[in-house]
Amino acid sequence: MLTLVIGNKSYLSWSLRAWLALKQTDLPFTEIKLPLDTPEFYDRIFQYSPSGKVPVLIHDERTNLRRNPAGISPDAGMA
Ligand SMILES: N[C@@H](CCC(=O)N[C@@H](CS)C(=O)NCC(=O)O)C(=O)O
Repeated sequence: MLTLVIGNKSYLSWSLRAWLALKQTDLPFTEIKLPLDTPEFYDRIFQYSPSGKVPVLIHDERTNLRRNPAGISPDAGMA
């Protein structure tokens, strides 16, 4: 199972891009939204993202979507 941790898709293009890329596959994923620039964001983000940034995709290991999209599933059509 994949988990995508994002901010707000309406005004954060990095989050939207990652979400769109995953939506274009048939891969099931869980979406966790963290409200950027809030105490909740900084309380929770580091359990998912060592850099403290979104988006982050959690698989068996943390994956940078932009650098290795096809690495998640070679048959997902993301290459
Ligand atoms: N260049 C970044 C893009 C991601 C990014 O900058 N995310 C911003 C929101 S668009 C973020 O998480 N900011 C939180 C913070 O800096 O506190 C990356 O390498 O992933």
